[in-house]
Amino acid sequence: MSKRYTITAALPYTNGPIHIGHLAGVYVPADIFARYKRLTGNDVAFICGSDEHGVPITIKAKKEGVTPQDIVDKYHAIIKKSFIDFGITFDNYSRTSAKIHHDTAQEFFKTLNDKGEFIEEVTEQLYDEEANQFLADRFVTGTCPKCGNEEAYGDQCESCGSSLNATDLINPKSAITGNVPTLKETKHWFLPLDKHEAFLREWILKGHKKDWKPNVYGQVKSWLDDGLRPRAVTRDLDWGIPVPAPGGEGKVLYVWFDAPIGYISATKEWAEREGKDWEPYWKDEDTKLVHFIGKDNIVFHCIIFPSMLKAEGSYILPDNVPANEFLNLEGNKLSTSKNWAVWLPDYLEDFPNQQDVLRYALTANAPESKDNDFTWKDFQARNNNELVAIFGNFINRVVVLTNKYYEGVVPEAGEFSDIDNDTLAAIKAYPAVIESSIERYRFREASQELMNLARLGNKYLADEEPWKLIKTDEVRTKTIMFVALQIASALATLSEPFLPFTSTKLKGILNVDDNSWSDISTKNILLSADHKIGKGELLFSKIEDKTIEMQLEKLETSKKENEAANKEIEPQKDTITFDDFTMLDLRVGTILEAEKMPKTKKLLILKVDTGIDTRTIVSGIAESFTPEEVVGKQVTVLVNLAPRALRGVESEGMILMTETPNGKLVFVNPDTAVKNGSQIS
Ligand code: B3M
Ligand code: ZN
Repeated sequence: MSKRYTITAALPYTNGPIHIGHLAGVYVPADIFARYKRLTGNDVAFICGSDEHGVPITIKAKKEGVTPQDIVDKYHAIIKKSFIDFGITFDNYSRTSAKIHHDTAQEFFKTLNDKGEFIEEVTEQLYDEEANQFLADRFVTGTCPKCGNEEAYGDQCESCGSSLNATDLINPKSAITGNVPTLKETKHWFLPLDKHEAFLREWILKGHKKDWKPNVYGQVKSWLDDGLRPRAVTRDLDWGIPVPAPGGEGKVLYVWFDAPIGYISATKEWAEREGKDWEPYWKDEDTKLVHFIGKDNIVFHCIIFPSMLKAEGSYILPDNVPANEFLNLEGNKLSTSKNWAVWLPDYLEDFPNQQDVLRYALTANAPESKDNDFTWKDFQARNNNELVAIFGNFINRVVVLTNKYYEGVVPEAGEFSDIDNDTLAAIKAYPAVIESSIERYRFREASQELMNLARLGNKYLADEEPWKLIKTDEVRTKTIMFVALQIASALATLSEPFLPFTSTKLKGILNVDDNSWSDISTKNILLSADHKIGKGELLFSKIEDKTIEMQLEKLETSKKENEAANKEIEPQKDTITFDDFTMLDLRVGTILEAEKMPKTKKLLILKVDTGIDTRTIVSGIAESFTPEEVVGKQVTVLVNLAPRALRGVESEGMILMTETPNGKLVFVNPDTAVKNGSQIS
């Protein structure tokens, strides 16, 4: 039965491009769901947009010396393009700086304010005297009172997922100046979440226990069991939506108050453009509202936003919030600030037209019930062993043989054998199998079922061997090819939610576009005899080891650069006297010989002419230089360091080194050649 669906995907913050974690956690599953719901004949509004308020954007703007508007304009364009490039089929991709959003959010606030749903209260908030600014959300860091993480933010601890108030932090520190904040009085509007606790318990814990994912249900339950408290929905900031109430001058709506309302304003914008009525998508009890988000957004979508909607009174509540866990990259947490990520624009540059490979790898390995790791090796294996060897190989054989034997015309089937009948029946069963996984938000499982249909096709061809039979039994060969073509046609339709680009290509190759999802399970024949298919075209190609190695090297470089960039400058050591300094005997010397210390990675044994003598020095530079590279170099030597044995070799002195931003050691030496033994003073 056709239904109305409002499907939302978390609004990305516009403070950077989108990476694979965003795609795997939110946008690919949301897109699979939306495409599937459309294909099965439902009325779908798939909604998203840029989240352009909030502290991270102001911080980024400050860092780059530009305005917040410059930042959001830049990344809104980049992010929007990535979504189009990866085939994410939003019906509307809006932005929270749009006028329609400011109006909608202010109206929402006013309604709640007029209904007396807020508490107005003057409280003491953290304040940075030097920056002249109140510190909320990401403007303040400190120790999480729940788990002890020392880098928790003023609104949330990313380590344990707790939602916090800035004043909850232990040892708070301003993110702007690093100062310890003071407390200053200010008035804010609070949403009394405690007032909604009973309703939330009833609605989620009783109503949705069975159909919500265990990770979502579990988090919500633990928040409710902890007890809810009033939460400020306004901030003393100058970037955001002005508070539309007396006394609200100089204050803006809290980003997490306005952002979810963004789903509503984006729906309005879309409806206006399409000449539709937006209200049924948000107010009709028959509409199913589904929020796709990452796990760090659960509290906002399952507790705060539903409380807002409930308080307003005329809105429906989410039917489901299928939040995903996090995706890691090669064993480490994805991080925008540490540049530990695979950015979508970079991916497309390195793998042009291979969006489906990434979509597939991320779906097959999605972090649905626990955090998961993306590795380039797994990506390669998913491509080579599944997309190429199973899906692509099957389609290729069917298309090549049909063209070769029948000039591309679907042959007439003779009598079906038991295997043929079983195979045709199996095709019909696939939509329901895939559907059942998607309906339970198990997209990994669904993608594997799709692959199983291609497996079935491969096995069918391998068992029936039309390439052998063509020589002895033309009638039987025609029947086999007829059946194989039905599988290919089913794959063209059923792959659409998962592999949209491939599906379009395959439909082009098979010259079909008129089968709907339900046709696969109801029609006996999907491609009738005499239908002419097109020329073959490779759907996927093998990814070589060296391509993967390049990606790994790229990550290694960014890791090193990041470590060097984030390396804290050591604090100054204790003061020494001039006499202390003169005790160091520093000389210029020349390296005469060098060899690797056996069985070590780091050490070179050097012979150095110090001007005083020629001596042996063991130096930990073997990861930065080969022995050949250092011979002949002038270096600075601390010559009066007490000798010590390293791996049995007596080292008489030390060579002075420093490190480049990439972590390579370099010598500290005079910028023109000088006589060995020259003193440094
Ligand atoms: N901007 C937060 C995030 O990217 C966010 C979501 C808003 S959804 C209303 O984690
Ligand atoms: Zn914590």
